[in-house]
Amino acid sequence: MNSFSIIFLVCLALSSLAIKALNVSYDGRAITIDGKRRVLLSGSIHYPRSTPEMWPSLINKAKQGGLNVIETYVFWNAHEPLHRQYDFSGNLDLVRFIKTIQDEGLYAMLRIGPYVCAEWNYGGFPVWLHNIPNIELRTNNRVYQDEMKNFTTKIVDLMRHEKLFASQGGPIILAQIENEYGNVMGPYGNGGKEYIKWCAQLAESYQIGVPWVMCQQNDAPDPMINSCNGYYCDNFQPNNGNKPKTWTENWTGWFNNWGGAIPHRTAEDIAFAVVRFFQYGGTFQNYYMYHGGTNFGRTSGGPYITTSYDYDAPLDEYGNFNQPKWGHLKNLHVVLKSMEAVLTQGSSSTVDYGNMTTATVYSYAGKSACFLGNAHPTNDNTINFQNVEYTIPAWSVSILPDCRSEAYNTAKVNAQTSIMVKKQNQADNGAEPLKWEWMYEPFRQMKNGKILGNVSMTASKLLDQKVVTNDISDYLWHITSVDVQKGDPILSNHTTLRVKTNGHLLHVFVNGKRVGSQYAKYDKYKFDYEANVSLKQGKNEITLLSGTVGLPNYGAHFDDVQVGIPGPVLLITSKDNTDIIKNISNNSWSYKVGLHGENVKHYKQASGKGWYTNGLPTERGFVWYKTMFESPIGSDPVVVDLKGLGKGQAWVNGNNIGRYWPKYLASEDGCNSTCDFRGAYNPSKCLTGCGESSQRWYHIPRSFLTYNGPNTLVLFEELGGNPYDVKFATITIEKACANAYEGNKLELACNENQVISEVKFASFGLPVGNCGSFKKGECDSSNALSVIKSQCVGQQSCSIEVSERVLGPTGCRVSQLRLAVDALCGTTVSTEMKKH
Ligand SMILES: *[C@@H]1O[C@H](CO)[C@@H](O)[C@H](O)[C@H]1NC(C)=O
Ligand SMILES: *[C@@H]1O[C@H](CO)[C@@H](O)[C@H](O)[C@H]1NC(C)=O
Ligand SMILES: *[C@@H]1O[C@H](CO)[C@@H](O)[C@H](O)[C@H]1NC(C)=O
Ligand SMILES: *[C@@H]1O[C@H](CO)[C@@H](O)[C@H](O)[C@H]1NC(C)=O
Ligand SMILES: *[C@@H]1O[C@H](CO)[C@@H](O)[C@H](O)[C@H]1NC(C)=O
Ligand SMILES: *[C@@H]1O[C@H](CO)[C@@H](O)[C@H](O)[C@H]1NC(C)=O
Ligand SMILES: *[C@@H]1O[C@H](CO)[C@@H](O)[C@H](O)[C@H]1NC(C)=O
Ligand SMILES: *[C@@H]1O[C@H](CO)[C@@H](O)[C@H](O)[C@H]1NC(C)=O
Ligand SMILES: *[C@@H]1O[C@H](CO)[C@@H](O)[C@H](O)[C@H]1NC(C)=O
Ligand SMILES: CC(=O)N[C@H]1CO[C@H](CO)[C@@H](O)[C@@H]1O
Repeated sequence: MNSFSIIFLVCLALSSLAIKALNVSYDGRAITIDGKRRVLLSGSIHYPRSTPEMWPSLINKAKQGGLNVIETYVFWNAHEPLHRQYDFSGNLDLVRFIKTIQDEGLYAMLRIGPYVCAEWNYGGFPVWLHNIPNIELRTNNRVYQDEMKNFTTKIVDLMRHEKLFASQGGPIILAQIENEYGNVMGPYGNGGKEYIKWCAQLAESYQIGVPWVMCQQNDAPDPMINSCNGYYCDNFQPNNGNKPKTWTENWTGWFNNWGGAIPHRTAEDIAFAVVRFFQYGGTFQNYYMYHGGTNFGRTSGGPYITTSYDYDAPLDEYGNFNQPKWGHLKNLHVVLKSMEAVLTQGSSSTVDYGNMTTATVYSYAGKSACFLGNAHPTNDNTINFQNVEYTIPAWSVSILPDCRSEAYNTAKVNAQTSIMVKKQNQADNGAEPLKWEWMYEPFRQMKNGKILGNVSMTASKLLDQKVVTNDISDYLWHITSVDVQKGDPILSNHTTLRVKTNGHLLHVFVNGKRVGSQYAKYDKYKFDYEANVSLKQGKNEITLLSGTVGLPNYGAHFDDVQVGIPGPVLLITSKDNTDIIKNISNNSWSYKVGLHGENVKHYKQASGKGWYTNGLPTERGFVWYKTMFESPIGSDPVVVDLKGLGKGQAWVNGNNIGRYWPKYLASEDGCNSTCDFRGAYNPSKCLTGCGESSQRWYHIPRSFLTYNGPNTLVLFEELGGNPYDVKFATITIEKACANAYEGNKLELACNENQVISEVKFASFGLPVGNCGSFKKGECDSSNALSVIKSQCVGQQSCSIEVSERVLGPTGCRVSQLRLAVDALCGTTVSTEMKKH
């Protein structure tokens, strides 16, 4: 380290000590910071969906990607799992997360809610809240408002105590109260209107010194900023000319459901949406999500949201660059930031050229910046703009920061595409197969007329599942006994048990024997279960096990939707062609919360009694499995392949890595190998993975693993599967392909611990085809391949100017010359050495 860098570091340390309060405000054009209007590019990263060990890298990658704000919700049910018992530890350490943002020199937006939606279990509400007498959520209800206030105050106080608001020198420049309430407000009537006023007053009363936002709330009272969420927000206008046009959620992709294929949104279409927003006066926009991450444990909402919350975001579930999306947006951010003054101060005028093509000119202090937009879904359009012909591809916007030359077009991707692969764990290769131990989850619940284990509640009716469980488990046992006298017609062999359930899974047992199971299909959670049962004379034990797969998180009164078995539960037999119905809904039901294995914490036992090694059962439900494994070497993200399994939950060293359900396959239909970015996006437009498991790979964060000794994987298998296929893998880049137009730079990078090992293809001219299958086109420079090889092979990354000067003459005279490269990424020698 030289003396210059020491001085630099000292200055850095001093500057972060000398905390400077910022004046954050807004006007009709933009958020202002110390009086200066800003272009703010924000991205959502939800702290509980990754780990503190991942945060610095995620936030740094967001910064490299050109963001200046990180946005997060605050998750009430995670922080207050039991009334007045708080948890801010591990990945719930909100203060540490905000400080990590500050350490990177970025701003933060804190969306407190406390209702968050977010595909998060129960929208972030704790279930105990629902269970308080006389409460009504999200409306003018004293009991609810007192609880909401108690929690929001707790969060505001925590932030204030740590001096995290910008007015105190911290990074938080914006806060949010409530969330998307405008979408559902109607059914709440006047109570809803009163409530939103109360929310605004509550927020104002905190005097945090930074503006508050209410998204999707057209009647947001002043000074709350109302903002837009959606795929496109260019037509949005705030409810008052003194508020800036703010986009709190630009959905970068979409979430996945059990039983669904995987949604994608193209880089071209997101860029199009962002640029149109700025073309039409927007100045703050947030990518929802920038990093989606993982729904660990039982945090996914829904019902039926998968454990992966990848969202096709610019950073993938594991924190890798999702290329070309990350790079294409990064290139956009550079251009937008260069135009900050003119976009936030300038006057603008838009001319309509017909065919959905418009030109917008921003002018300020003698300078101009222009947008040429074409919203036609199929036609490229050529316009004569200020005496120059410009061709604007369909569904794209060109940015001309000087109103002459195109610096960016949303449809022309100059960023690389990375093909990620899952490499089987080295330690598994050629090593012995995993050794499994197992245990049954008992389903016999009665012995000699007495119920085994702890009964939580007894009632002569069927109860809403979450009221009984407080949602501490997915599972609730319902146990009753039916006394049958000799001669009762239900002793016939044609007796049917019918159970009406709101879902999501039901397992039925009679006299300790499994009768059958059924689960709801995605999108149709209510079902009637029917099975033929044979009862015996005397006492019969009827046991219903109901399982939920994430509580609802969206809609008016979603919190009141009953889950589990509302009944009726009927025994039906027919005699002389008439149905005889025994209605056992009002029987005395004993309720037991959770599985035995959950209650005694099988997942915490590295060793322990009761595990069998012989006779491993497969394709059978209600089995706990356990194995030991070595951590994969290196720093690449780790996943476990659960393809052979049915449905259940998985734990690594006691950490719940989420629900798994690989046996639930997505429908065969709806995928298309080509994805046209043009035309309005919807989540069913660019699907992959039809006919495959909705989720096969499950993320194990590195910090869950230990390197000195074996790790434990425990599975609870509910429906039946085969653990012999379980494999561990790491995720890395195998191929990188890049494509850049003349006048741009082609940038190619492998992971931090890799180098570009080979260049398989390079052509500068008019190459055709897609990443991985590029071919030479009509014209081509003969030097391209050797230039790329000499500059890139052996390097972690390289950057090449795309021009005839660097790459040699192409012999063709067209405006759309491009360079296409296919390369391979490989492990460097040094990391290879570390393995031996
Ligand atoms: C903060 O900035 C706003 C907008 O520029 C300005 O109106 C206000 O006077 C400033 N407040 C302080 C205390 O400087
Ligand atoms: C929240 O409620 C508890 C009582 O349950 C009370 O002690 C505490 O002061 C309240 N917190 C706030 C910030 O109102
Ligand atoms: C719209 O496009 C069509 C075909 O590209 C062209 O013939 C027509 O002149 C265009 N209309 C305008 C108003 O530019
Ligand atoms: C039953 O409850 C007791 C007391 O709460 C607890 O110690 C015990 O572990 C529970 N047993 C089971 C099997 O859940
Ligand atoms: C029910 O079926 C069993 C054999 O499956 C038979 O032994 C029994 O008699 C039948 N009971 C009645 C009531 O039909
Ligand atoms: C019950 O048994 C009858 C014949 O005895 C059969 O027709 C019916 O499909 C069975 N119902 C179910 C749900 O299995
Ligand atoms: C069974 O009893 C429940 C509870 O009283 C009732 O809601 C339901 O309508 C009854 N069903 C039938 C078919 O009798
Ligand atoms: C079940 O109990 C409720 C009262 O809790 C009663 O209104 C209803 O009639 C009962 N149903 C049956 C089938 O007994
Ligand atoms: C697949 O996408 C292409 C391009 O968008 C479209 O032309 C084609 O009809 C689609 N095929 C199916 C089966 O949906
Ligand atoms: C809340 C919101 O803006 N939703 C919109 C999201 O985008 C889809 C597809 O464009 C629209 O249908 C929704 O209205």
